[in-house]
Amino acid sequence: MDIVVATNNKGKLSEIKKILSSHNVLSQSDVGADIEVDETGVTYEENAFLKAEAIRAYTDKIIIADDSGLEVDVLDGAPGLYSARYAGEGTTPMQGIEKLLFNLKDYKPEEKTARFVSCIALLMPNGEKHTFRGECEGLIIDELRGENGFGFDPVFYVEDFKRTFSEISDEEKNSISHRFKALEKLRDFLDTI
Ligand code: ITT
Repeated sequence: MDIVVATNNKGKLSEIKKILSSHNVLSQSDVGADIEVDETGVTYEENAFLKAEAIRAYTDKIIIADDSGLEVDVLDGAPGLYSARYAGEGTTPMQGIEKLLFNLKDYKPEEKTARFVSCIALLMPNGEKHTFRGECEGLIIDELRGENGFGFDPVFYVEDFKRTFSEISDEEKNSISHRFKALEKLRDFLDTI
């Protein structure tokens, strides 16, 4: 099936293409949608649909969007929905990591439990809508380790691999990540139609 992904995040797009490799995954710019959507929702689901629906004007194919975030327990779930702009509008992922490490500097390693959450919105050509959610548990460490991935990956340590998301390969991340778990459910759903 042709699936258009509503995202401007190249790291996400590359993961989605690998995980949905049995489908023909197109980017929003492939359908001429060079737009940035204001994420004004108060849930991952709402934001994911805002992104997906904005692409409907450009294509009548299946559209998906991912809204995701990092939830740190001792920060009451922050940065959560605001992960992409944690250090402010227009800041870099590195500035977000610096702010996160500063806010966590007084906590013990084992206290810094966290999870990545991904919500995938699916918009069918007939207007039908579905969402699929995935989560991945980990710990925030106090130094950056590894080069792979994007966003908070260098400080997100996973027990399964005893390494950060930036130290493991794409294939390893795509076997346990929040995005993989959500997209696996999407894949199963698409297989039924
Ligand atoms: P689009 O909205 O264009 O898809 P975005 O980066 O703005 O791109 P979100 O609003 O969903 O996407 O924000 C998700 C943020 O959460 C992302 O920018 C990272 O900071 C963080 N994040 C989500 N998944 C991640 C992952 O797999 N690895 C590292 N950081 C991740």
